Amino acid sequence: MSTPNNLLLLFEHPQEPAYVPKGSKKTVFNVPYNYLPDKYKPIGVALTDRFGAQTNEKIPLKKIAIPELGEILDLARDENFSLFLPKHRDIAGQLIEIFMGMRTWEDLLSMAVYARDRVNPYLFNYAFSVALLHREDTKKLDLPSLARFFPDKFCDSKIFVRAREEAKLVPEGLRTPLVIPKDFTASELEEEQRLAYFREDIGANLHHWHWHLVYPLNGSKEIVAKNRRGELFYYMHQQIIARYNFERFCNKLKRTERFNDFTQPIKEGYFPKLDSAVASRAYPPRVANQKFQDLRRTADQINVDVEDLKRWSDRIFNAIHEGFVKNEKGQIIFLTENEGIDILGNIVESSVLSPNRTVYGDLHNMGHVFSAFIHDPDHRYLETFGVMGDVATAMRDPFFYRWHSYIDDIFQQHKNTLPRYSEDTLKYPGITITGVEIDTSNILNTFWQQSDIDLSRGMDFQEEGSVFVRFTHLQHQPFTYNISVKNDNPGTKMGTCRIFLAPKFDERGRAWVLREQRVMFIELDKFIVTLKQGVNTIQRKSDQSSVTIPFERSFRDLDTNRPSDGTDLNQFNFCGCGWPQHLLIPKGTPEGMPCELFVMISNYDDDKVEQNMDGACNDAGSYCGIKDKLYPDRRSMGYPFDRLPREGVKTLREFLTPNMRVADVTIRFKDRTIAPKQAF
Ligand code: CUO
Repeated sequence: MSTPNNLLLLFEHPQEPAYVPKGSKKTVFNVPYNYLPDKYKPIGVALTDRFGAQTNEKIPLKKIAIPELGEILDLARDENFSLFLPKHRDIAGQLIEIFMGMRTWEDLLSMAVYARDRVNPYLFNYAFSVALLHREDTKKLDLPSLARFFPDKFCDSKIFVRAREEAKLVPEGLRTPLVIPKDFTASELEEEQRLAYFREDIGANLHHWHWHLVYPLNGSKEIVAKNRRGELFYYMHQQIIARYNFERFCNKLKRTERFNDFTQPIKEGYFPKLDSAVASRAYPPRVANQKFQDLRRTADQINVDVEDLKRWSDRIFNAIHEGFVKNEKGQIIFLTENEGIDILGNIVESSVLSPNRTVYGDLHNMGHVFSAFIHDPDHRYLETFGVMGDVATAMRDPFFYRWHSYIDDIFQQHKNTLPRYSEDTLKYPGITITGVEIDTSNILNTFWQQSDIDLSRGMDFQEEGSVFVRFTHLQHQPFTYNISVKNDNPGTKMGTCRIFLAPKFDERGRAWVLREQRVMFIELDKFIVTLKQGVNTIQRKSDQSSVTIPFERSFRDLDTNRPSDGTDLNQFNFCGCGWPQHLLIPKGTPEGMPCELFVMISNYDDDKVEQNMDGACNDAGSYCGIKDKLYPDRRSMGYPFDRLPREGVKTLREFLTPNMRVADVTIRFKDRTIAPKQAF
C-alpha cells in the first residue's frame, strides 16, 4: 500500500531514474511506459522488469492527466540551478504551482515521478520540497536533510572517489568513515581561512538552505506571504552577520567590511573545491581582486549593469530617508515604525511581495549573481555560477558576509530613523533581575567535535550500502543559565526572557559604545516565564534554545526515528529549520574571550501573540518563525537591540533597566577534538 511517506523516496539518488529501487526496503515505483524519458523507452520493459524483480515492495502510481512542463524543461538536467537567477526562480515557481495544484497526495506522487526524470534534479528537489512543506496533506512529512542527497554541495570533492572505492571494494560491515580534513579550501597564508570552520560548516549551510525553502521568493501568495517574512529575511541574515563578526573577533580579525562600492575589487578570493554532481562541473573559484562587471549572459537571461545595482540602492536609501516607498501604481506606502521593516525586507530581497520591483529592482539577489558570475560575466567560457549563486553553498564564500553586511546596513539605516525605546517602554514594573550566571562558573567551553554522516543516498550509480564521512565541527559543552528574578507585584506575572551575547570589547580591545555594540548581539534564547510573587529562580538549558535545532535534526535522514505508516508524524514536530546547535556559542579563544551575557524579561502582555499552537512545528522560532503560524513575538525582531539606544545612553550598563541584567562570561576554546558519538 502506498503512503505519503513514499513521496520522500523521490529525493533519494537524485540522478538515478524513479524505477531504480529506493530506500532501505528497496521500494520500486511501478513507472508506466509513457512516464519513461524518451531515452529509456526502447528498453523500458526490460528495465522495469529487471528492477521490479529486486523487490517485494512495488508502489502503484495513479493515472492522472499530466500537465505540460513547458519552459520548466528549458533548464537542462545537467545545468546548475540558482534561486537568485530570475529565470530559474520563475520556472521553480511554475513547478511549485504544478505540485501544489495536484488534488491529492497520490496525484502528487504520480506527477512527481513523471517530473523527476525530466526536470533538472536540483530544481526538482527544491520545488518538490517547497510543495511538500506547504501542502495540507504532506506538510507533516519530515523532509530529509539536503546533505543526504546532494553531498557534493557540502563536502570536499575529493571524498567522492574515495567513497566509491570504499563502496566497491570493502564489505559494508567493515567500512570505515572517510575523514574530511577541517581545513581543505586554503592554507594559513589566507587569513580568511581562520573562519572556514564557520563558513563551511555543513549545519550552517543546511540552515540557510532550509530557511530559503520555508521562505521562497516566488510562487503563489499563500506560499510567499508569510507573517513578517520580509522582517525575518532582515533579522535572520543580520544574525548570521553578527555571529560571523563574533567569530572573526575570536580569530583576531576585524569585522567584515560591507561591500558598498560596487566598482571596487573584492580582495578576498575563494576556491570552494566542490564539484556539482548535477552539472558535472566544479563550482568555479573566485580569484582575489576581481571586480563586478556588467553581466551579458543570454543563456541565463541575465542582462544587468553594475550601474543598475547603484540605481536600485540609491532609490532604496532615498525611500528610507523619505520614510515611504511607492508601489507600481505610484501610491505611497509609509515605512511605519513596526511594519516598515517588513516592506523593506521584501523590497531588498525582491520577493513577489515587493511593492515595486521596477523601481527598487532586485538588489540583494543580483549581488549574489554578480559575484557568482564574476569569472565569466559574458559567458564566453561557458562557465556556470560560483558558490554565491546557490543558497546551499553561498555561506562558504567570504564575500557572502561582505555582501550581506551591506544589505544589513540598509536595514540599519531604516532602524536608525525609528523612535528609540524609552525607559518606560523597556521597563517591566515590579520585575527585577537580581542575578544571572552560567552554571559552569560563567565559562563557556568550546572544542572540536567529529561527526559521521552517511552519504550513500546521495551518491548515484554506485554500489549499495552506507558510506560514512567524518567531519570536524565546532562544539561547546552544554550549560545552564541560572536567572534570579524578583516579582514585587501582588500576583503572578508572565514575561519573555530574552538572552543575548556579545563580545565585551571591539576589535581594538576598547570598550563599546552601545550604538555599535547593539548590532553585535547574537540571540541565544527566548522563552516565556511565569513569575510568582516574590523570588523566582529560572533554570534554562542551552540545548533548549529557540534559535537552534539538535544535530540529529540538521542531518535527519529518511529512516531514523520515523513511524512506518506515515500517519502519525505529530510527535516529530520539527520541520528542519534552525541554526545548528553545535554553533550556538562562538569559538572563543584559548586565553578566554571576554563577553557580555545580556538577559531581559519583558512584559508578556506586550509581547504575546494569540494563536492556537496545536500541531505547530517545534522549529527554532527566533530565526525561522513557526510554520503556518504567526511569528511568536509581537516585538520587533531583535528587540531591544534593533534600534539606537535612547538619548543620553552610551554604554550597555547605562541602557539597563531593573528587568535587565548583564553578566561577564568568558568563552574558552580548547584545541582538542572529541571522537564521534554516533553516526547518522
Ligand atoms: Cu540568504 Cu543572500 O539571502 O543569501
